[in-house]
Amino acid sequence: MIKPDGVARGLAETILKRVSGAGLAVAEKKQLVLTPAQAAELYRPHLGKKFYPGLIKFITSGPVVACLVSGEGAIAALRRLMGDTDPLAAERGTVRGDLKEAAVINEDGIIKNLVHGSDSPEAADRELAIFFK
Ligand code: DAT
Ligand code: MG
Repeated sequence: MIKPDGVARGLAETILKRVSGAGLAVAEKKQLVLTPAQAAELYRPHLGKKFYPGLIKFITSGPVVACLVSGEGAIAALRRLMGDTDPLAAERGTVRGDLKEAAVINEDGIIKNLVHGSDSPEAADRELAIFFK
């Protein structure tokens, strides 16, 4: 998923080109603004953490582009392509490393890192159901 910072900066197509360039297929694609309920489901594993309220606020702050990405080892390949959660620690050649803004933390202390990617097949099933029913 391209997060609101990525969409607002016009980076969705640039990022998706990297995804297909890595040999992965973007099978479905949908731009939408997440409802609070959709955001809560996406970030359910982070419920109770200190940054959770800010994270929900950020992820609902503007349009995102949700994608169904498929391919051999797609989850690991996509996570590699995304780079470290902290853009300042993300390697060159990764989306988060190459496309980060000067200020990577927003006014609520949330890390702006352009993209979200499911971290397991179970998470992918749960998250894809939010967008593509
Ligand atoms: P990832 O998006 O790399 O899977 P995550 O699932 O641990 O990372 O966290 C979800 C998002 O929350 C992350 O992309 C940015 C934000 N975030 C994570 N840890 C944070 C922290 N300690 N402070 C502020 N924002 C954080
Ligand atoms: Mg995560």
